[in-house]
Formats: sequence, structure tokens, C-alpha cells
Amino acid sequence: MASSKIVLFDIPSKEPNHAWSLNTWKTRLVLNYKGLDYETEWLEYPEIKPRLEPHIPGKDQYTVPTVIMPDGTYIMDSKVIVGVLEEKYPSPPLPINWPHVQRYIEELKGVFENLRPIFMPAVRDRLLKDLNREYWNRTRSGHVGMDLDQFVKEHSAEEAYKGAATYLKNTISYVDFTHAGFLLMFRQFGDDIFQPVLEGTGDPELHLKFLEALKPWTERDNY
Ligand SMILES: N[C@@H](CCC(=O)N[C@@H](CS)C(=O)NCC(=O)O)C(=O)O
Repeated sequence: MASSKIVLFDIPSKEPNHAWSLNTWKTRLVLNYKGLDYETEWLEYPEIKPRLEPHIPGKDQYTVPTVIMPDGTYIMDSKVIVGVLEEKYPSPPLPINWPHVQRYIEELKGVFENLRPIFMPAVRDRLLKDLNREYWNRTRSGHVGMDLDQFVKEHSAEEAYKGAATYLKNTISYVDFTHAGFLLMFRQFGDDIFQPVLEGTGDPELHLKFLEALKPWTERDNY
């Protein structure tokens, strides 16, 4: 159904609800930066596929961010979404610089890979509502190739942070929003996780200042 507003699909957290996912933050930051009229439709993990599949049939995977444009078109995938938003709403402009974004995403893959023993249980236990537990354990055990709790037991936190640090040290438009999405997600876990990740950057103050500078677009995170 067409409406004048864009609809953003996002994943809620436990109460008080805040956006937390790196992927959805990227799109939310673009919407906020461009000052677009949008509303959020919150989907728990098990609701994503049933909600999206009738409108975007035949995909292997159903993910958020997905948006419904004012003309009723559903668009899935943050990379496609930012291109469409930039084309349809060019002001204020957001230089995307894909090679730069792609380079950063490659770094981030190494960070996330190393931090799996930290963030996988932390998303489940600290961010998501309990109704996601079975879905998260099943799908993420699939990602790591074994029972998730067993995987966590077998990997030390110290090694995980150390591994992530090697990528974070090398790090550093839309690339800023991708990095901000990452920082915002890990800040939401709490200081015991956020601080060691920040330490890994080699310059925590710099990254905190960076987040502070993006405040005009990071504040809107729950509607
Ligand atoms: N390439 C996608 C990745 C999006 C993605 O993986 N989203 C996660 C949430 S952070 C998701 O929807 N996962 C669905 C699931 O695990 O079933 C994008 O950037 O839009």
C-alpha cells in the first residue's frame, strides 16, 4: 500500500527499545541525515521472512534493513537502499565512495569474525528479546558450525579482542555511517564490551569524538 512516508524495517531491542544493528543503522543514519519522512516497522528475527517474502518473493535470504518507498516498492539490502535514496533524495548529498566503503567493510569482516565469541552471545543476551532466543541459537550455531554456547566456551574473550584489534588499528560519506553503525552496536552492549573494542582502535577518544560529531543523526533511534 502506498503511503507518503518511507517505512524502515528494523529489529527491536529489549525495552527500552533502541536501534542496535550495524546494518539497519547504516540506513537509519542516511534517512536521518537526509531528514526524510519515515516510520519504523519493528520486526523480531523470526518475523522478518514471513513479513517480507510475500512482497519480495524468491530470495534466498530475507534481511533488514528493508524499506518500503512511498510508492509501495519494497527494497531490501542496505547497499541497494542507499543508492536509491541518494538518487531520489539528492539533498543533502551523501558521497558514497563505494571503493572506500568496500575497503572498510573488508576490515570489518575481520573484526566481526574475531568478535563472534563476544557479539553472538551479547546480541542474544543483552539486546534481543527472549522470543528470539531459539531462532538466534539455531541460526548462529549454523554460522559458527557448532553449538553457539560451546563455541563461546572454546574461544577466549582476550583472543577475540586481540584479533579484532589488528583490524581496528588499520581502520580508518557513507563509510562514516558504516563505522558509526558498528560503534553504536557495540556501545549498546555495555562498557565491558564497548571499552575493549574501543581500545582495539588504538585511539578510543578519536572514535568517541567521531560518534559525538554524528550526534545529530544518531539520536533518533527508537521511532
Ligand atoms: N547485506 C545485507 C545484510 C543485512 C543483514 O544481514 N541483516 C541482518 C540483521 S543485522 C538480518 O536481517 N538477518 C536476518 C536473519 O538472521 O535471519 C545489508 O547490508 O542489508
